[in-house]
Amino acid sequence: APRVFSGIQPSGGLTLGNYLGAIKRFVSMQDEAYETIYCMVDLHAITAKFLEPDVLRRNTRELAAGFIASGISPEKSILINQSQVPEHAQLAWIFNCVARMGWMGRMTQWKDKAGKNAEAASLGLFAYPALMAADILIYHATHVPVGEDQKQHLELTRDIAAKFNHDYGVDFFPLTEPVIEGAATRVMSLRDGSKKMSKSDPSDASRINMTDDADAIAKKIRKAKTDPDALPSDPEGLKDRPEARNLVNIYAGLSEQTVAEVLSEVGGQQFGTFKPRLADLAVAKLAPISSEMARLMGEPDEIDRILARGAEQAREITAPILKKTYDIIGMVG
Ligand code: AQP
Repeated sequence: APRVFSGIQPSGGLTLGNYLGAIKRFVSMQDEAYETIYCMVDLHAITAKFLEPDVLRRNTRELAAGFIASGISPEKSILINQSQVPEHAQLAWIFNCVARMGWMGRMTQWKDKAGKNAEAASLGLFAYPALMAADILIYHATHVPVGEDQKQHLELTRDIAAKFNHDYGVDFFPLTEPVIEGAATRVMSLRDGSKKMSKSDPSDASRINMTDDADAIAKKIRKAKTDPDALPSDPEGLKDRPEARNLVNIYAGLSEQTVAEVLSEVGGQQFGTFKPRLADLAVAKLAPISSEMARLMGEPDEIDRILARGAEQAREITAPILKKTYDIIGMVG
């Protein structure tokens, strides 16, 4: 079966953006004809800002709970924490020597996150996409479900695979395909329709956290920024209305409809009518996930057992691929 790999950083709590842009697709691919590997990328989570050790531990377990509560089954998928499978970091070193400084410097995520003060950014933040390429290619994964924002990193993954294959005259690493599908591949901040909804945004009102209760969800949606007009009856009418488009996209993602289908139902409504409707839908879809997350968070040993077993299963795949990579390069051992 074609192999799927994807990951999420335990850099904060899970957001609705992660859920609609990534996890929902992870779950559906698990139930299709794929072998699926899903990862908490804790090595990536320390590239941006310092995280207290207890915070990283809690975030990692919360993320695992979020994966499982959203429907990822440890029986059907391999669920791992990145640092527990050392071949990810080992292959990343090799890729640090394949990727070019110029390629990395062109990454928009690097430019956004390092900002004007690149001198103060960590070397790990710069090398982030090489580690991501290693995450994927250490499994020879061919399909990677991600949100729109990760497209450029996946192109870089292909460039790294192609250069490695070319330099060593082999056909070893596959060229990976991004899987970017659905109405909500880019969920925007509730406070600013031009910014991505992000777990590290300083404003909690900008995002819906997967652990928010019904009241918090309803309140954030009620307060979400909008414009004064009624909703249009076709998608064209959402052009130049980023906040309105975002709320409709979220509705479509949660209800598994197209934007056109949603607008055929709600076109003409004012936000005073549409927002409560969206809040009800969000609560109905997210409340069961957040209560299951809370239950799992009460059983950290159970989570750790699942991750330890996942790491064992993963290493059956990664150890031989790393060994073969070292052989190709000419490392003695
Ligand atoms: N707003 C979003 N809309 C759609 N998809 C999203 N993803 C993240 N935000 C959105 C998708 O979630 C997956 C995991 O992302 P990540 O946590 O590894 O990194 P990120 O994209 O940097 O996420 P955040 O929330 O913005 O984290 P911070 O604030 O720590 O950087 C990816 O598939 C991503 O596309």
